[in-house]
Amino acid sequence: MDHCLAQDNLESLQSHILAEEQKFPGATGEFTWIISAISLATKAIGNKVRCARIQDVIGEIGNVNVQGEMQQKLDIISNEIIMHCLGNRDNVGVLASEENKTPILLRRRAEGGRYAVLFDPLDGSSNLDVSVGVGTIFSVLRLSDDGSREEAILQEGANQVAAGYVLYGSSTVLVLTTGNGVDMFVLDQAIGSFVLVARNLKIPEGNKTYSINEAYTTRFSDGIRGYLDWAHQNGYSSRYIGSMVADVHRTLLKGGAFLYPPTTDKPDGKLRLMYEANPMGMIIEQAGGAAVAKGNRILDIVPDGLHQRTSVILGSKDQVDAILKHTT
Ligand code: AHM
Ligand code: MG
Repeated sequence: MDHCLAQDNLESLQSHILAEEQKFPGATGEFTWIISAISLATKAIGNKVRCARIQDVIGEIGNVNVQGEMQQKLDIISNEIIMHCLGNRDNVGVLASEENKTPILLRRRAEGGRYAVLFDPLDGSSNLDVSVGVGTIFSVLRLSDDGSREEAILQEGANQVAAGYVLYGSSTVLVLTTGNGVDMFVLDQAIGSFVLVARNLKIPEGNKTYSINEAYTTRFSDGIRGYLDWAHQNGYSSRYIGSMVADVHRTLLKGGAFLYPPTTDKPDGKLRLMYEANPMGMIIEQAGGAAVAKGNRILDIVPDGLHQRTSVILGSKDQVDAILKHTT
């Protein structure tokens, strides 16, 4: 079977990361191993997502996770796949997941555990039964000398050495930043590789689109309500999938703003700082946009817990500024 792309110079995710890593003197190549484990895990998860209805792994498992949310069968399966693929890499010291109450300490820094990988294995999984796009989000932190302690991962998002997501949509898309711009890869199913399709993505300005669960309007602050009234009078359009990876991916490619603000019943917002807002914040900033919570940069928040929640406003700078004019 022919591969999807009619390109002469196909570049795979692995070779791209190796080439990027070699730009840094003294690089050991070990970071490439982490990305290759994520690549393998997300190919396996994507396969499960596509076969979910056939293999009867759709639906709730009957357990409530540490967030108080019903776990889906595929949440558990995806978590196990990532744990397995990343746990085998010698340089991963800590793994932390939305689905596990505490981080898993695999090996100390002295034993080679130089990195922590934090992830949401299957974000938006409550949408699986209606075949909406879902995704895996990941954040990579460097561990300090005492990286065997749980607190070692409680670092600001600005410390992330890499962040990304994989969207299991009409195609499987991997978006990655290692702090040097944002690159996008698409899984070519026929050859089984993520192939580079866009380098150094920049979020477009001037797109008058907001993405928010507008049904919560009565629970938003006056500032957010004021912004929405202003947007209604100024020719804005609305897009909301209810699956963060899909909503952020659209915002990254097309512009506009994505918001999950505080509500009266969730004053700290719903989304998780360390494995949802921070990685998405890094990607959006690296693409020239902005990511803020309560008027401050998300990547500067000092976390006090792995599962800490935060409000989120992210998008192109002009669109985020338009919101901040009403909310700060
Ligand atoms: P999850 O991690 O339990 O899947 O929840 C996170 C999801 C995000 O993907 C999405 O942005 C948000 O919840 C939607 O929430 P709501 O239904 O309140 O609009
Ligand atoms: Mg999630």
